[in-house]
Amino acid sequence: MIKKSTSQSAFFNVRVLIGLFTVLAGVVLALAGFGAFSAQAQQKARIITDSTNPLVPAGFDCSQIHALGIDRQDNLRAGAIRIACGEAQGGSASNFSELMQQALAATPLAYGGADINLITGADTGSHITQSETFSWRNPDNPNEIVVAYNDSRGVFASPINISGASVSTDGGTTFTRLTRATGQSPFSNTFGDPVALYNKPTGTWFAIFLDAACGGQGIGGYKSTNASDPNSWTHFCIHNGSGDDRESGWADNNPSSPFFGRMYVSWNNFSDGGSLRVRFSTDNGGTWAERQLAPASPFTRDVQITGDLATGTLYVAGMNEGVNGGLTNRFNKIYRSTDGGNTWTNTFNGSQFPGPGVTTCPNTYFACMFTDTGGYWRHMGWGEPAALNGVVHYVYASRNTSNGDAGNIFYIRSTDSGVTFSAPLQLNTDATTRPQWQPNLSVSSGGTLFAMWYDARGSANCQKGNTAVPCYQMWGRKSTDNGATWLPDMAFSDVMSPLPAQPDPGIIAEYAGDYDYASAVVADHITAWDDGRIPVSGQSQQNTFFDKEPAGAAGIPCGDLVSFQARCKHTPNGDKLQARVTLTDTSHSGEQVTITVDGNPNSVTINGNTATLQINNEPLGQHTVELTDPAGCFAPVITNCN
Ligand SMILES: [Ca+2]
Ligand SMILES: [Ca+2]
Ligand SMILES: [Ca+2]
Repeated sequence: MIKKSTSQSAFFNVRVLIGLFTVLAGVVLALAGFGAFSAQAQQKARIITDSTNPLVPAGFDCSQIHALGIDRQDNLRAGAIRIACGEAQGGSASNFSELMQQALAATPLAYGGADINLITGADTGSHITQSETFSWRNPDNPNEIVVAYNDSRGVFASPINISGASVSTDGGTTFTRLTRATGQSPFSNTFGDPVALYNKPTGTWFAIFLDAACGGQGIGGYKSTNASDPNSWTHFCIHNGSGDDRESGWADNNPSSPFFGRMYVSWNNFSDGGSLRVRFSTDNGGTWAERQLAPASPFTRDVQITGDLATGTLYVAGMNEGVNGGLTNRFNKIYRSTDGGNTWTNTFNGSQFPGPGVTTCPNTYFACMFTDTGGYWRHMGWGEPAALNGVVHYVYASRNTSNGDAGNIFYIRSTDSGVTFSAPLQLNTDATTRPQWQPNLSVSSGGTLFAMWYDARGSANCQKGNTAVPCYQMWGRKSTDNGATWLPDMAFSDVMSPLPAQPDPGIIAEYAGDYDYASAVVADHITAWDDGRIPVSGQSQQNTFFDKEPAGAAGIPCGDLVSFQARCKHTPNGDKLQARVTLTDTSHSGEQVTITVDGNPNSVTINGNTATLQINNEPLGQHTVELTDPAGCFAPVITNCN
């Protein structure tokens, strides 16, 4: 085991040597596994002898990129190897002749509250790329939230460190980016692909990344019982691997579950060509058992893993990306385990759908959402599953091949534990052909669902890095009945963001984060995203931002309500429809009720002891106004606008 260093002294040199040894050992093993010297190597031979990037092992043979599956991996190390071999370009700064830095217009809050910037501390120079998030909350202390993400701050540090996390101790009002005295995160010698889990039986946080000290490119990370202290995190391994990629994770924190306390990690193992695998621990992370869900061929991408908040049944969302990826058709796949990860069944294979995107990326295996710099914002349509009481939910993205719309967000729902799914419901209801992409989803134990995605309906075009061109905003959509019906889609982030640049030369140019993982273990849906509103050196660039959406009114009894009123108020500027719920006290402040007008539900947040809805310019005539969540407390109110 490698001990944790508390200073910048000569111990670093030892760690570099150990790291180099494990990386080389991993590559040699991987080469042996592939019969690397067979005739299949078509690429021109080039051995990396002059690596300046710690992600790229000296002695690496560039002709092996395809054989090792590096062109299908989405992690930052695979990208750096392709940069070093001349197959990809790193990021660079963009220059604009006119830096018309305009104030971005705020739009009314709809879902969520104030957006929180997770990147505290210095964010200057070129190693400033933060994106790809995983949000999780301590169920025993809801004030404690950890969001893990990729952070290029230490891409050229020794040891390398491109993993980060920000911690809140006040329920998500403020966050601090974990930073040790070294200027780096606690997650030394790791390569990103973030997962953050809380193990309830031991009160321990697990921050999980691709880890050099676990076999070269295996899965490991750091754990802590005091997440906000950057010096408290200690190293562990989950899987010693040489070609692990894109892991996901889930922890069963329901004391009523037969599998309470188990932790799960899914990933693709490219040391055998990309098989889909899961490891699980029944002893709070001490040891890990392994199962294969799908073989390397046909390739099934590990999208995300989740578990049923009530029953503990596990679901892995996978994707068949077509033989050559790019803009070809995709197939969603669901794998299920009803025995705590011991055995797995492929329960669902969806119909084909067109992958999102406008072009292939510079690495043509991947699709990109924008044409900037030869293809930007790699995205294959991956989303996130969620499950509660045998109902399984999944969101993903697909393009419309008939009208040129590069992406829309779709939702499918299973009421038989992942065997059959509903026809896709398009969650974004805009009439534009602008892109929506990279959605995430969470379900609360009370049965509310919240989906969130990147949405460019508010812009006519985007320009990578240009602060004067607002591009996208985070939008969301909520269900208060476990996915049976949905409230309107509305904005979630507070302002439109420019399309951020990716200026770090150590990270491939097309990278903008591959996923965001949301969760809802207690009263809120918590989620984070890649946001470009904060410029550095006059250029929009990637920061991770956070916001939360209250889980809803589940559990507000009629006895806590005093009255429900509705009226139409005539003004010279048009009629306003107003409705008000009054509660006995302020104990439900911050939760939400649903007020339905002529069949259209509106989610309204309780402020103090009242929840107030106002709809401007309500059409003349009779309207039916009803409190539908909680339901059955009051008769509907009929009001006339005239
Ligand atoms: Ca940044
Ligand atoms: Ca669209
Ligand atoms: Ca917001």
